[in-house]
Amino acid sequence: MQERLQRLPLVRLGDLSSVNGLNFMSSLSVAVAHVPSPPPAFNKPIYVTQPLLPSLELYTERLAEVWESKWLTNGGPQHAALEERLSKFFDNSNVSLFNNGTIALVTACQAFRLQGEVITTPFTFPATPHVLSWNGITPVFADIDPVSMNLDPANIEPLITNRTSAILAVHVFGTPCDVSGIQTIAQRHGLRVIYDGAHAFGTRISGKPITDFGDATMLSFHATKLFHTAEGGALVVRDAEVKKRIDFLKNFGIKDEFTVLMPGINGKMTELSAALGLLTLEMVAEEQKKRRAIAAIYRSRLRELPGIIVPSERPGVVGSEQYFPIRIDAASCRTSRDSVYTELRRFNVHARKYFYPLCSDHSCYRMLPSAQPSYLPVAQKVASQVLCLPFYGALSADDVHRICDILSHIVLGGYCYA
Ligand code: T4K
Repeated sequence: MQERLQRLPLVRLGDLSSVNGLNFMSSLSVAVAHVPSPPPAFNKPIYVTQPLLPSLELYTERLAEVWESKWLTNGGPQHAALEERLSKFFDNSNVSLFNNGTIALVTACQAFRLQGEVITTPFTFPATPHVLSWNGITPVFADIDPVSMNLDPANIEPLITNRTSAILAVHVFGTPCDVSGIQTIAQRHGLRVIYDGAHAFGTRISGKPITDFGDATMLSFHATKLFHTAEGGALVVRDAEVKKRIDFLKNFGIKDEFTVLMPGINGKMTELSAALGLLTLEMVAEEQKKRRAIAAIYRSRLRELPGIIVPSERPGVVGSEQYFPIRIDAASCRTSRDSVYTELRRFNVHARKYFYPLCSDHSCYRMLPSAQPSYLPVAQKVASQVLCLPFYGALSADDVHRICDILSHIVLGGYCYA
């Protein structure tokens, strides 16, 4: 009790005096009755994610095959097997594996010969605009939708000029973009649509794989992704001819021993990565199930907290379950996103501010006319609010409840958590 009374000044006596119109003394006794000790901090860091790992024995068996084949990269049997498995997964035979998602996107820009300007979102990982810069293309930032946090088609059209060659949209956190809205605009102006689906492995819209939309979709298979190959990625395209071109481009443009068709790059996935992918792919469905159970706990526990916005579920959409992004609205919450982020660390919970700062605010982009904060009010607000909570299947229900206890403790000022 002594400890609890000592904590009271920290729990905002000013607030207590007005709780439900009670006078200060009765509020104090109510508060004391409800002040629990802070939840215990975790004794090891709880990160935003943790990679899915098959048993070492299984991986060793796969590696034995690789050793036996003496084929480590340049399109070996593991690579072929994974490409085939993913073709089935996406119900599309035009899948090309890459050494990472960024090089896959760089290659997509080359494959479609994009140039001039490309309209994209500022609310993304820096890789998205960087691939445009690496292709000598100017990123043009358009504002996002406040709910999906993806490009808002209504903001795309006014930015189209005679230099625009494509729309590079991101399915942020695995939430699908307004694919039909984007397609309509692209068709009207003869633009390519490339999706950065780094977070969208397994996302489906009305039963269709996310890769069915646009001219090309990039997927990231980085260790932090639901499905991963440690480092890796893929491009999935509609057109078999484009896949052929992509496969040349990712192997230096080489056709055969004596023929180079085009200036390509080294985008190849190794056999070690592909072997790992073949095993992690088997684990994805179970992992998604576990993440859905975690999301259900977060939703039910956090949706009651003032100023906390939990991600909404969308009819007809199966999400990838890549991240669990909450938003903290400082106007109705007692604290800010930045304070929550810092406080969580004191409890060893390493949530991440994906994606803050906005790409348009980084020094390499802020000189662009489209990067001015006044043109991107929704993105600015979302970036100041968003916080991705720990979200991976190895978290137990107890861990998740403890994270919710900690969040409630922080948000409610320590005197009223469930
Ligand atoms: N487009 C979008 C929208 C993207 O989000 C990304 C990548 C890309 C394009 C590019 O795709 P790739 O070229 O990467 O395939 C991480 C990832 O490195 C990055 O792939 C990802 N997006 C981004 C959102 O997250 P960081 O700098 O936040 O990673 P890091 O090292 O801080 O890892 C985050 C947490 O994950 C750590 O705190 C602990 C945990 N972790 C990480 C690794 C690497 C592990 O437990 N084990 C691990 O091996 O960028």
